[in-house]
Amino acid sequence: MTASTPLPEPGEPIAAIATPMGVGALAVIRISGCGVFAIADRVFSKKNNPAFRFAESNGYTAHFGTVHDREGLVDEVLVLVFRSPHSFTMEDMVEFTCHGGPVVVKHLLQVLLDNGCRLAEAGEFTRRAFLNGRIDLLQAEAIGEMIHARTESAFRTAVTQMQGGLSGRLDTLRQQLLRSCALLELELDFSEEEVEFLNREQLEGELTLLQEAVRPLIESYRHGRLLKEGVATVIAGLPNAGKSTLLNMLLGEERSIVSHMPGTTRDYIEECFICNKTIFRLTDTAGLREGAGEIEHEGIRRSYQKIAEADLLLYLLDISDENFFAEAEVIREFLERYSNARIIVVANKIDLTPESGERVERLRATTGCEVCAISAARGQGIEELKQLMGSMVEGLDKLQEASVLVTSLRHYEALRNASDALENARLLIEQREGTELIAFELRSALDYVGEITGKVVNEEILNTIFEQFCIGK
Ligand SMILES: Nc1nc2c(ncn2[C@@H]2O[C@H](COP(=O)(O)OP(=O)(O)OP(=O)(O)O)[C@@H](O)[C@H]2O)c(=O)[nH]1
Ligand SMILES: [Mg+2]
Repeated sequence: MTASTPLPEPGEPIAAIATPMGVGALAVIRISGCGVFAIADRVFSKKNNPAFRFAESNGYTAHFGTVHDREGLVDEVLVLVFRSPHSFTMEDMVEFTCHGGPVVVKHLLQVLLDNGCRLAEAGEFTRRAFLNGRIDLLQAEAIGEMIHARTESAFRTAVTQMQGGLSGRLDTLRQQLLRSCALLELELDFSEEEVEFLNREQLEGELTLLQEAVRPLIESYRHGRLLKEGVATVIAGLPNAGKSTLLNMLLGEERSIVSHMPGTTRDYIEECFICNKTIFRLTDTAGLREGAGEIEHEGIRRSYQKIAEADLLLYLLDISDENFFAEAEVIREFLERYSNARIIVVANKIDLTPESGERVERLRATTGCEVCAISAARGQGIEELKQLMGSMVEGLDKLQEASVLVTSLRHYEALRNASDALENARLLIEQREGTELIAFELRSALDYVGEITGKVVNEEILNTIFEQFCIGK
């Protein structure tokens, strides 16, 4: 199945509420598919024009009137008409704008269901737009990401993707690959004559160029992922260091329980906070110590699990404690063990000791880490800490619309696979292997790239993508 075939038969008529449930001035219900004009005609009467029929009206027109059910008036509505193929799904579509009360909206939806529509599944409108060739898979996913974007930069990246930024790059890649593939496959057809349509040195050069085009896209995922999902930031340290106090201070609310008893936080607590246009997914964890009871022990196991998944670690310690220096050893161990994460050492409770300045310097010199001095309880040093956190993900807020970014794990993995296949092909050429093997690798690189935009359609991938949408999108 390919997505670029001419318009297929329209699907069965589907209906969904396109706006969020709740009270609002207006709400939109849309219907799409075979026979939607006839359905709309059954339920709608146009003001001052009883003879009006949607089937005979032009696309991109608006009509004011009423919707009735068997018992009488349901609501006054404004109706927009979209004629195939000039609609989001490329099918005939009708949009009803009604008053935005939840009861009205549900009632109107029910009238449409009673008159021949089926309730749409999550993402079904967008799925049809994709299957009918209106958008490619990347653009469909970008619509989902745009709706869910929580920061301006995540939103901008999604817009670029929706407008086809990444699709364009991948299409160029595909065209180049297709050409090489076609020539190699032609050689296979003439295999008995041992002709070479594609000079091997030239092919090797082309493959290197393709790899160079894929590499920056793969690398962009490091930033793209953080931009979309946020920076996984874990606050870790000994019990009573003030981790929960810091979480609350950063969030500006009393989210986590604070007490002077060590071992207060058992299960981890996660909250998002946005700073300098970047999302940080903050996790407060159970204090790390030996010999805790059963429940706390489980909490500590979870702490380590979160620490291992972190992009950024805030290692918090009580700088007023006489034994503060013993933690330098733990910090060094962390640096070694969690080398994938950036680490900031946070020296807390500076309000309790006049020696914090010297102590911080000692820690900085021994560990080589960034050390930030704060009082989580009093809010001292918090702005500096936020700035330091921001600088750890430097550049994230500046990426914005200028660059094409890979933000999805699915795209990233497909690109990695494509790149591996290109590398295999290149090695095969070096080893002077037969055309068949090289063609196989190029073909699979082509398939991996095609999977991203949906040129090669995999039903399972489609289901996972569209299930994440809301109903009505
Ligand atoms: N003086 C002072 N006290 C603080 C500061 N930060 C936290 N505390 C106090 O230290 C105690 C422990 O704070 P928590 O935030 O519960 O510590 P925690 O690291 O979450 O502890 P666990 O959940 O047990 O691991 C509380 O009594 C806080 O009020 C600070 O900057 N200065
Ligand atoms: Mg705590």
